[in-house]
Amino acid sequence: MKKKNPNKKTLIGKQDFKVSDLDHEWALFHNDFSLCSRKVRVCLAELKIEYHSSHIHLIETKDCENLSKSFLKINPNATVPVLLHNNYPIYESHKQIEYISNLYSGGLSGSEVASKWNEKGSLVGDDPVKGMENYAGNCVSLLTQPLFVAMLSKISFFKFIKYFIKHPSKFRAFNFILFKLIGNSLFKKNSINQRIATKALRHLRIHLDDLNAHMSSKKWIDGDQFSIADITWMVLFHRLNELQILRLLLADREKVNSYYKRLKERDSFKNCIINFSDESTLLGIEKLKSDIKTSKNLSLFYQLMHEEIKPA
Ligand SMILES: N[C@@H](CCC(=O)N[C@@H](CS)C(=O)NCC(=O)O)C(=O)O
Repeated sequence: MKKKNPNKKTLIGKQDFKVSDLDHEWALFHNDFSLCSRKVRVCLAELKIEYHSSHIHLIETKDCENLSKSFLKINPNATVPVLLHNNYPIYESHKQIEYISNLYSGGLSGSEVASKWNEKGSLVGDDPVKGMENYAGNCVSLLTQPLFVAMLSKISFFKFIKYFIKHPSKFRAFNFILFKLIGNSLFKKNSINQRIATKALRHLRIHLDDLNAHMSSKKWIDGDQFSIADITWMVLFHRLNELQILRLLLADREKVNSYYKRLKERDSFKNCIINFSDESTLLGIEKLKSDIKTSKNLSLFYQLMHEEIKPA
């Protein structure tokens, strides 16, 4: 409100302008299904920080509340999560959890190791294809496409018109319209989407091998102390589980597998992810499971992914 925000593409980290006049120290604009939102919710819960919560529906969960005038004032890029500290926005989830953990340094480790693995697990940049080799979050985001198709199948076409007209990223909006119009045929053998997913999976396997080696004798990524990096990887594992490929991915990675079991035991995992899921997310996952069995294109796609995960 006060200073005009500069270039929306450069909105990363804490800004020097206010976007609201809420009467709360912390406020979070988030969505139950969004991987990045889950991360920030878990971080706030781990540190027992109270916050004003604003759930924003996205087109895949029900409606595009992120395109409302009031939300575009909070984030002109129309994405969640946005964290406000005394009404100053902090953009990008890996920066948000870094910011929180720096303020509450006693609670979560913010060491260089934690910071490196936090970044490695993040979703960075506008086009996830560009950062697959550096960021596991980008790989996971590309693998999420069949789940988007399942969730979007229930959304009315009319909502997509508004979505395309109002969305600041036409690239993003166009992709979602393709998910709606073309559905699982997008994943035909040798289609661009199938080839990109295979590439994402190849990079993800390397990231997981690195993590498996790193975890050889550690409880958490930074040793004995739980850190922001663990939060980032917790949400990635959960998304891979929703995508029905986690078990296979962890089968040969014993250290990561037992690490994942420890992550699932945390209250923050149960309260901010499992018990926080909206019906639309749960229905989407059930639809994906059934599509894997009934759609010829998707079952072949999953077969190819399984072959990629477990090379002969
Ligand atoms: N790199 C950003 C990603 C933000 C993002 O892409 N959020 C998605 C949900 S995970 C979103 O808001 N999508 C809404 C839309 O594009 O319409 C972060 O880490 O916060």
